[in-house]
Amino acid sequence: MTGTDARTDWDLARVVDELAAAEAGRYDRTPITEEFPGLDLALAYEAQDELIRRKVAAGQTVTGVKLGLTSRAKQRRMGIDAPLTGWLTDAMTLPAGAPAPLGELIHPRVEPEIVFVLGEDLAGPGITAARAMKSVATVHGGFEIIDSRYRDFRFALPDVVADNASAARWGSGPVALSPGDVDLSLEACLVEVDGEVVATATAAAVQGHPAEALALAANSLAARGHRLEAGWVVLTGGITDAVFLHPGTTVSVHFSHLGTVTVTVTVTGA
Ligand code: 0L1
Ligand code: MG
Repeated sequence: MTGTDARTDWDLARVVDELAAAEAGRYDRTPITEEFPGLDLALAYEAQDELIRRKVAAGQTVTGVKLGLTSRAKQRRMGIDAPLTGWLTDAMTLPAGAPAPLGELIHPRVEPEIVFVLGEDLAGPGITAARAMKSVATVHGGFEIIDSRYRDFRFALPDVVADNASAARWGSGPVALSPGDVDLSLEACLVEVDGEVVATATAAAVQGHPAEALALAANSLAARGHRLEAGWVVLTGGITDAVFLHPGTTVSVHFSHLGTVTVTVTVTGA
């Protein structure tokens, strides 16, 4: 299915209109860059910011930031070798134990993530991984449900940036550790789909250490006039490739020190 917008001219407002319509209407579309080569990275981030301004105007609250394509596994799968950032709002939080709302999504996939909760503001430029970790209050094992508004998750970098980095839902497990209490580069995770192990990795897959991803977020947001705020959540990017969520699927992510977090999809939710 495609959008119903009959406009032939492309601009920032149309990019946002079409992506917002696809998300609300639960349909996927072709990459916008195929019709609008003028969608470059700078314009794509403007579109992403405008998409979130509209969500905030509609009553949502910004709760943090996500990074995407921070691991080689994800970059290889998507054919894009550059990390990106997106925004998280309160409407994207999946409470512990809640089933994934398949009926609200297009073609969701789930991936394991190291999640940071910030105890203080963090503003680039010039943030190093060591400096970034000083701003972290707690570390969690979690997951992200991504749901590209593009058909078959096929897009160029500006497309996925404008689409808020495929953000859809996220959740975290019951364990909260202080940053000094866990060696994140050695933190292992094992992904099980319906009891079968489908992927394993350590969090070093994320830029060598998830703190590098946090620093990257602070520095790239600074270039656009934004800072990370105390109390915000930062998803540092999928550690392994993402797995599709179908009706009845149960995905469990087991971390070596950060506990287990499970995502289920009820058959009736489809
Ligand atoms: O896989 C994708 O849709 C690319 C953007 C998000 C990736 C991620 O969250 O790691
Ligand atoms: Mg992710």
